[in-house]
Amino acid sequence: MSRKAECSADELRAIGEAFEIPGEWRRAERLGRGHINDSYLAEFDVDGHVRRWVHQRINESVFPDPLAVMRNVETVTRHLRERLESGSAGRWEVLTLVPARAGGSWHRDPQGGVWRTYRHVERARTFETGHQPEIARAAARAFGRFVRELGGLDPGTVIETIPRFHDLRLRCARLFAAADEDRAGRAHGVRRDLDFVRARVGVADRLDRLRRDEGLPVRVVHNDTKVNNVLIDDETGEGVCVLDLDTVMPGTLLFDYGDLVRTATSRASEDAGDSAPVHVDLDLFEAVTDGYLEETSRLADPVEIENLLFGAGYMTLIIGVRFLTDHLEGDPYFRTTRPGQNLDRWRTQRRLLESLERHEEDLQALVLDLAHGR
Ligand code: GN1
Ligand code: MG
Repeated sequence: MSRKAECSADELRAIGEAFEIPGEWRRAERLGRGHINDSYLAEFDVDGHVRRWVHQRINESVFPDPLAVMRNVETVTRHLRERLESGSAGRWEVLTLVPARAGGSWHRDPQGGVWRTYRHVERARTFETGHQPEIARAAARAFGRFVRELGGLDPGTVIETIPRFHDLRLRCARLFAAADEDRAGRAHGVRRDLDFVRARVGVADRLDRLRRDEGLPVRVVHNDTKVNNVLIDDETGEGVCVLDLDTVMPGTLLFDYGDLVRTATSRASEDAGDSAPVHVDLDLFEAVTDGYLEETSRLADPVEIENLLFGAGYMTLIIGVRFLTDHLEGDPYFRTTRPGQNLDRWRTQRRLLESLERHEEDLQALVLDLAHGR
């Protein structure tokens, strides 16, 4: 896999002009910290006012069928917009695709790259960690509301853009294969890390059991509920818009709650590695859990509530395994800005998981308390 080069101003202008954006192109710059797609913020002059749009090039190494991704985004945003029109208190926005001038919702550049454009959501921003309990709670409520509103969407209408995305057994198999192959000559440095994972592959059995024997519901969920995938209103501090809809597909509530806990309950950044204290912060954990339950407790089955915390460990492990695999393969998947970053990302997940395991009893009691209090 190779990453596409940065776009020149001329290329970005051509992208802007390929979409039905009014006014005159001014400039565009790189946006965001996502690990997968390339995003740019473009400014246009519309009747003397600066207006902004977001262009994104879909990473085709990750999403081999970008048009399927676009069909999903269209389906999901249409569904959410219909819900919006039926009434909503407070500010709540749904990503708005801008049509391409040639028709449809995407544009193919001369190199074959597939682009889409969203209206930029103003007066809101993202956070890389939970930061403070109010932010963590706001993000959790937004993802909770998102999944609740998707409740009416038939899972059959959503395409699986990355098959077996959260299949831990598959991810572990890939990790061990990458270690055997040792393409980047890095396996000698991670023997103990591999042992750590090997001791936990049984986690996959528990999810199987929940699905097979305990009726864990399949729902259309977000599947990538990193705290930086939600926009927080600059003034009210409320979550106003859920971003990154490329992996919205069938899954379980455990995945969404789990990835939120992974990213919003630690004060350290995702790639802090060994240099920072990494642990579950109790205030942030309580805020995330209570915020998520506020929106989902009526929808959730007992089997989901009882296993939310399991979801947190599951997601921390599986994302960690993917970081470590990428490190062993020479970093082809997750965008890096420095050597060793994927190893640091893995080590951070490992330490967070150890913290979740250490406090399991207390955290589980807290989840159940908060759920029963609702
Ligand atoms: C990627 O695109 P972004 O940065 O929101 C990844 C997620 C990982 C996350 C780890 C399609 O999400 O699965 O959890 O990085 N998305 C894909 O930070 O692989
Ligand atoms: Mg993202």
